[in-house]
Amino acid sequence: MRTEQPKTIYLKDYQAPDYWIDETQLTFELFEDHALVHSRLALRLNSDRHGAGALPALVLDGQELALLKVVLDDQELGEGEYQVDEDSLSLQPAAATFELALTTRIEPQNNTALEGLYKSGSMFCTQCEAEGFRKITYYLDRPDVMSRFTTTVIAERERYPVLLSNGNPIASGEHEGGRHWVSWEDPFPKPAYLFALVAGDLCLLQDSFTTMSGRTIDLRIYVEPENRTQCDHAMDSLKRSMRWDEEVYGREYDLDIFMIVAVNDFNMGAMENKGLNIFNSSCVLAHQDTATDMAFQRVEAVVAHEYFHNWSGNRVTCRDWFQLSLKEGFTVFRDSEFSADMNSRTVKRIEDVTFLRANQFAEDAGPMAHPVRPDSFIEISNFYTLTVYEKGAEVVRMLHTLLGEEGFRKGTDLYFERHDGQAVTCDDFIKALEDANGADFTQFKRWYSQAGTPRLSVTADYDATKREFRLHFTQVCPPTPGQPDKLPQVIPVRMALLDRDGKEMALQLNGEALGNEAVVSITEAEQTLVFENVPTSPLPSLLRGFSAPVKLSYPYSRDDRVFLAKHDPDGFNRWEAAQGLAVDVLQGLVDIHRAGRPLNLDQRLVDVMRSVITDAELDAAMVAEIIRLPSEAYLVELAEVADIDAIHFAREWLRRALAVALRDDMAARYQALAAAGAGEFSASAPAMADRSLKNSLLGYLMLTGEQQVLGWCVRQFVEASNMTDRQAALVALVNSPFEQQREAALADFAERWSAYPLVMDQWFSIQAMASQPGALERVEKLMGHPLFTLRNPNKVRALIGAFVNQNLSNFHAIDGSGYAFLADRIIDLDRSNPQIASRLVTPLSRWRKFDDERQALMRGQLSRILAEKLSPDVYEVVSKSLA
Ligand code: B3K
Ligand code: ZN
Repeated sequence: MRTEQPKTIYLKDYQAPDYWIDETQLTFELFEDHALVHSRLALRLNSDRHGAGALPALVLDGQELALLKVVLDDQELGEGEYQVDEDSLSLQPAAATFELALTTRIEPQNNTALEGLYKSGSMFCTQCEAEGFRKITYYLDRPDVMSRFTTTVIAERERYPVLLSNGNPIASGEHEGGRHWVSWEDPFPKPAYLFALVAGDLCLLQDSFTTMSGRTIDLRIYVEPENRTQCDHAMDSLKRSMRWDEEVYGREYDLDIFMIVAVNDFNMGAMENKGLNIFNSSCVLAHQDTATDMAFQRVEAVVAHEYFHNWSGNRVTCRDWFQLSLKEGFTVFRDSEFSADMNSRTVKRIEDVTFLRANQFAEDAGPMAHPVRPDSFIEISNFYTLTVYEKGAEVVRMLHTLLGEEGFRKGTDLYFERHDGQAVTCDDFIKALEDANGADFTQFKRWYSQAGTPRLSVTADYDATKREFRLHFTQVCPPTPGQPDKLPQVIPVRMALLDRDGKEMALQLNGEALGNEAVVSITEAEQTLVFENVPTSPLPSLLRGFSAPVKLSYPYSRDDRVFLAKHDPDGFNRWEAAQGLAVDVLQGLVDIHRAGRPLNLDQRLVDVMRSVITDAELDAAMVAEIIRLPSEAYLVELAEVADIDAIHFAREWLRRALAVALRDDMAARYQALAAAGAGEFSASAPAMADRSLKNSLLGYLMLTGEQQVLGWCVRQFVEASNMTDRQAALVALVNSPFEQQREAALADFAERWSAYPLVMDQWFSIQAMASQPGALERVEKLMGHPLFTLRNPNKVRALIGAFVNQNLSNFHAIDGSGYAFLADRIIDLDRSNPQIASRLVTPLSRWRKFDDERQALMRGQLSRILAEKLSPDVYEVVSKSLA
């Protein structure tokens, strides 16, 4: 924590480093109350920046370090021969190449920020991205400095039998006093953010993988002994990821060994350190008894994501942190395509789009809005955002759409070949795609530089005599902080025209036949497309598969949406039409409720839902998606000024009304699915789809308040053969008015699973999200539960994060209690873990969305936070939120 005002860093100020570090030799001596870090660096002047003449000073990054020794070319330096301040060590080299040896002392056991070298339980581990390595030793801690690392770890053998670092193990041995050592060598030059070290008492799941060129890779997942039986799914996901990257991108793994280590205390999901991925245990462990299907899918996706980074991130890395989306957007695109190939493509796309629209669109409309490639930041940790990750992935997806599968692959082949071993920029990525295809993405690149979600408004007219159908497109990109005016972007619109039977018509544009489905690029602020030879007035199916991250509007009537929901040959747009209908219905109900009039149910929505619930042919996961109403968060995002009480009331009213109207169809399908799933547990995609639909139906049916349904629910809770079904029943009970059964189930669950931290995280979350009044008191009480601790990020997310992000009606209570509670937690957490504290500011930063009274309350709490002595992390988000 610092006293001076934090500084803003700008992309336009980027300069290559003055020196390179060719070799990095590290020795760690680990003790219970401190660690000694000895580094030996082979440095070389960057002669591209400096010719003959005076040598620039060497300025190494370092924070919270005790510097014990400085040796320059075998000469120990005295105190006057170097300068140390809060962030750096500077000294004057005497030659263009030289060796620097340093010893620093750190205290991993007191590192509560979980950045740098720290302890999770009894285990030592690291997290260096983005700027954590500087908390281990003084270094050029920037991604464009790539070095070959050799690492020796020394620790007590008894407590830390397993000693790991990046690359391949090359030597090991014993020291006096029960200590032992292992040396690791990583032949691939890498930036310091990919460094990793682990020391602990771990057990191992081991397997192997034969690469496409016939090399055998040793695969290892290290976990604490009690978790040994929960690693099979992660290992299986890893092998499938390795095969997929060979098949789809031609990328083969490079080292002889690939390791994953699961730790309990981790600020995010996982980290792609070279050859030694470190994971939050929530993204590794998965067993049917303890993990839900959703957790299984998350493990699969995160294992894949981190593995794919080996090429998109490690072999080719970022020049500077403004280029973060170069590796993150691309890798999210890669992992989402992998998941689509492993499961249902349409359902995966629906999930991603739902998430993007409810969350990234809100970020893009708020005070932290920034381009996919930001221009500036105070604290880079704040820019691991939905925009950099998810919108960044959408941008890569659009490039894929524009180039087609083959063209995109030619582009990525060239990218990997041209830049292997380099630290590069988003422009380099685009250039490779352009060069491989003879394409010009000059205008497209505005997606990287302009923030905000473009609005694409479409209208149409049909000329029966000319047989012409005209689509008029208007795109507007709203102003965002620092960017008042925007230029038109390239918006690829995948589309078809449907006749009255729902059949796709042949598309003809400017005399060219385009087949039944086409991708048209909208590039102007206003643009009209004239489709020729259109025999009857069509209904357009636009933005299929959500081909661009924009807010599309088209004047569909509710009847049009019903028609599309039933007949669009494109699965994604069938869902989209049903969603659009539900949004329209809900927005109507919100208005009626606000006007104080009684709500009424639009039978067209009942009709659409009934048709899918009773359709045994349709993928059950699709049915589950179609009957899921838009979230409160999404309805807030869509509103100009969100009336959260009315939104909550209308949505709950509609859910109950649908449950009553569809009671018999829902019950029949629920029973059928329960009977079909009663046998042996299966983690296959169809079995997961069935459970997803069954449990969504149970949630609806419980809203009828029938004793009979309560009986089904309690029975499912008691007899479930897996955590997905058990947890779904618990959620339904917790959100029901059946107080006795609810409390009994919660108590039973806690007793049974108290030894399983990840299961208990779910128990905390379910209660934090329960929407009955009084949730805050329950959350406050749960903070005193013996298994809760603010020191564990998963616990903070499970209880506090779930309450403030997912329980909107309680968090936004008009007495301001939710806001004050959150502000207290942020102030408190900022002292121990700034990254986690900073993430929690998001719901308060969205104050502009709400009524005047809530705005004042939220701003009041932000100001209260700002008056504290803050980390740069929290300072940046809070000050920008108030600006
Ligand atoms: N690259 C890491 C994220 C690091 C975040 C540091 N604050 C995980 C990932 O995206 O794969
Ligand atoms: Zn990533």
